[in-house]
Amino acid sequence: MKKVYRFLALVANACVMTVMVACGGDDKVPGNTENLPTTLSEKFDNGIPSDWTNIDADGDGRAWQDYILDVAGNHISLDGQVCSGSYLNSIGALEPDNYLITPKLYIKAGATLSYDVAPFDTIYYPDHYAVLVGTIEDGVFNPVGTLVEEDCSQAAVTRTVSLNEYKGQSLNIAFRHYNCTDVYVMTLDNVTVGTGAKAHVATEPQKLQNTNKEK
Ligand SMILES: [Ca+2]
Ligand SMILES: [Ca+2]
Repeated sequence: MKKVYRFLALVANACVMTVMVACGGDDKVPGNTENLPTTLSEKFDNGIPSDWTNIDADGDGRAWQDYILDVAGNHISLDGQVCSGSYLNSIGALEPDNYLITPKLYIKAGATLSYDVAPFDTIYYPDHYAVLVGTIEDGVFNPVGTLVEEDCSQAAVTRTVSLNEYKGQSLNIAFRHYNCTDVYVMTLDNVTVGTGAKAHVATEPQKLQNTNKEK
């Protein structure tokens, strides 16, 4: 009989846990007055989510996208990654200033951001980008801090950075591709915000037919 009680207690416990998760209990932390999400996990399986903000700050009509152009100008789906170009096949060199911005998050103590960044091509790879925290007002991103600023490496890498300096704040995180021209295309994937850092292998850039840089 004892065993039965123990089993029932376990089931009851599991039910309580399930109800807590269903209510978004994790988000109800002191200070999170807007009840914002505190975690994020975006794999871009369905392109750029509608609650992300995509700003073409240089106004050239090109922003972050979920496809690449082949030499004939056809759209070829990146299938689960997003990219921004400082050179696009069938168009030529660009001077990008493109922001891809997460929904607003409440930053908890100990939170980290991780993401995969990769060049589309291992010859034309050092596109320049920064990862910023800030807010969006009237369609403009206002940064309050810089988490990363660097050129893309030749290989795919996973970057993990602490957000602890911004704990208790409600902020967006922006991926800004800028300050470069005529390199090629940088890709972004697996954007994660949370308090449990996990081992992870960066997504390699995809090799798609007819999408080599056309010079
Ligand atoms: Ca642009
Ligand atoms: Ca993906």
